[in-house]
Amino acid sequence: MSEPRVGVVMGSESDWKIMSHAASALEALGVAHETRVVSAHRTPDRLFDYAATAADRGLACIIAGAGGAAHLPGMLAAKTALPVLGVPVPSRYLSGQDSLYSIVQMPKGIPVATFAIGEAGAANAGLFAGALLAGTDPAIARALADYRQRQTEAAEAMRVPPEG
Ligand code: RP5
Repeated sequence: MSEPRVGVVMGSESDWKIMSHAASALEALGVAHETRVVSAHRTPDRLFDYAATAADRGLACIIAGAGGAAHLPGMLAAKTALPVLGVPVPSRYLSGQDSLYSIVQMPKGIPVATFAIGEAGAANAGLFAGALLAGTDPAIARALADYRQRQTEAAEAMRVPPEG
């Protein structure tokens, strides 16, 4: 596969069950990507290195998922000018509302594009990353159009009550 254009990072391997939906969306669009565990509080040096080298390594944006006091997306955004797409991962005790507030409430000046809590947010972050790249990559633009067309056709074929 070609060099990764999107980084998918998360604070723990326990986030993968959610963040895999971002990777699946990127795969559906044919977007080369990489997946890494990068923890803001457990591996801060790795976080700094990842963010500081991301642009030079050819990444166009970073999708970052974390749960709880979810400072990973904001800290990445502090260290790179690349767009950072934040995914709030559902947490054990507050169902991801803590993650959402931690990510969405960035102080003025360092933005993080924040998506919905959980699987839908992760998938949409992947689709959004594809849309960012589609402007300069016709193959990704075609894949995104096809994806949306298939979704439209599936919705048009829906019947209630569901058959069979
Ligand atoms: C955060 O703490 C991670 O993003 C994860 O959502 C949460 C729990 O991590 P583990 O205890 O499962 O490693 O840093």
